[in-house]
Amino acid sequence: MPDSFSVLDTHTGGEITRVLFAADIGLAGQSVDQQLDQLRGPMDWIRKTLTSEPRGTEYAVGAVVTPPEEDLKRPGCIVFFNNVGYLGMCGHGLIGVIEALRYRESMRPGTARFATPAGTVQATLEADRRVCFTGVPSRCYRQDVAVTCRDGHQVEGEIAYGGNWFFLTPDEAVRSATISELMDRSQRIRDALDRQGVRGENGALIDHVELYGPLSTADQSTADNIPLAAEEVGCRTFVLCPGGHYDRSPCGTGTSAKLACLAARGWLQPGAEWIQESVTGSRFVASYQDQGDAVEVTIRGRAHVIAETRQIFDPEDALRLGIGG
Ligand code: PYC
Repeated sequence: MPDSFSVLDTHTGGEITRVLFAADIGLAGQSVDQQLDQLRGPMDWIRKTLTSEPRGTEYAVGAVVTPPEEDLKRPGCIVFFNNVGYLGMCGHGLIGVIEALRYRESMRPGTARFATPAGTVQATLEADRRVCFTGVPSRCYRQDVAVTCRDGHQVEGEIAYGGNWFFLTPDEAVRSATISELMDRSQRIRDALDRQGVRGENGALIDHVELYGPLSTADQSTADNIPLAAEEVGCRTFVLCPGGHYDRSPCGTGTSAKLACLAARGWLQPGAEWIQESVTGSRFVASYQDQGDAVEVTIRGRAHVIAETRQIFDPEDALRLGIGG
């Protein structure tokens, strides 16, 4: 175990990404699969300590990053984690990583590729510091899936993959309900999916639930009764993440899953812009290209660096691996 390593904290639309560098934890030169094996195995303490108290918080996503090299031509790699395990991909996290690389002067405006456990993704740092990325191929797996919650309430939705597995269902409550009500509603659905054995392709666990309703601008108007941004097409979402927290950002992989569903129904044309808004009001702008049996989704958003810390592991600190670690 190293005595210390440095971490850059960023947020994307309110959702934290804790960025650390593979070279600082002895993983330089390893492929994404090799790094994932190490991190899942003997190095899992890094995930635990950065996502639990007193050092971290369970609602942060972490990213172990190998920067791209040779003027961005050689792909980098990223392993994302949260308080319960490792993510295939993470959209808000990728935007946070690019901002961290810009801050460290490891990336200038341009396009780079990164290997992730879910496949290779591409991200462009734009001149105005916005980040535009194309995730892994996304697809709508099943439509009109009904599940019954413990209280007898039946919910219908779609199962889709956007780098992680999602159950997406319409719910007007995203406009006005409190966070604890939304947590409750989405957790009841997650529980119903588990109890009824509803899964993604090849038995994949559906560990994200996405509730969606109209954008916050949909029925607003100015004092003159002129609709605000009437041309905006999109939805407001609440995403329950695997570890039981909600995504403060609009959720990149959830946005990809949503566009795959819209494309499958023919409700959004290739290239048309879609706004995905989180319950914090932060937004991503997305569009897709058709790839036959999947869609390629491109998402634009922005992150900010909020802290640069040196994490110290004092051998005399009984809680250096986190409470319960
Ligand atoms: O942005 O893809 C995402 C994400 C997944 C979990 C939290 N954020």
